[in-house]
Amino acid sequence: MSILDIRVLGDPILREETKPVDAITEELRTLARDMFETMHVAKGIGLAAPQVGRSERMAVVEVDEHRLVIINPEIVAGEGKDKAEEGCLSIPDVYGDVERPAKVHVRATDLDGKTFEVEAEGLLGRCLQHEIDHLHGKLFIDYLSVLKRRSALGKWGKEKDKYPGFIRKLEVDPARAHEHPDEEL
Ligand code: K1U
Ligand code: ZN
Repeated sequence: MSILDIRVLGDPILREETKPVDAITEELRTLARDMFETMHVAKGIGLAAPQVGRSERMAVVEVDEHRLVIINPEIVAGEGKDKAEEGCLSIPDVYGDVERPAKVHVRATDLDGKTFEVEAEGLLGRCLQHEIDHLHGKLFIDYLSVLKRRSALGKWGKEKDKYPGFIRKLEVDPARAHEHPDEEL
């Protein structure tokens, strides 16, 4: 397994539409495993393929006991409204309140090629929406008001030089390195 580099705001791939997955291959399964491992190291609850420089329409989500790989996901229905703070592994240290449907019904394909449906609210519902947005080149900052977006981008302006080439290299905690034996420290 590998820990992948995360692309940060400014990398054009984060603004591109992904390509639908038409075959579940061993390479796609490896990518999903690597994305989970990368998400864990980054202390996230979700990760979408463009965030690791890939254009497949796939994301991983892990909230409480829900661990999902969503391939070609679609939001088939949404209801209500809910506002809560979001962050993004591709815009580190920038946060903002985002209003979204409170409950969503998502249809997706899993790594066995089976279609499944999930109805979710709370953090899981929010995370699914955040990841599906990534698959369409949309970021949480796009939902902010002009003033709040300006402030978020101002904060990012001070952070972005930490990520040359728009690449965020993750550091593995030496105390947990045994969990990532393939990684060089
Ligand atoms: O896609 C990503 O950038 C991952 C992102 C997903 C997300 C965060 C907050 C709300 C919706 C979706 C993160 O995981 S950022 C880490 C984070 O903000 C968080 C971590 C644990 C619990 C709650 C939030
Ligand atoms: Zn994100």
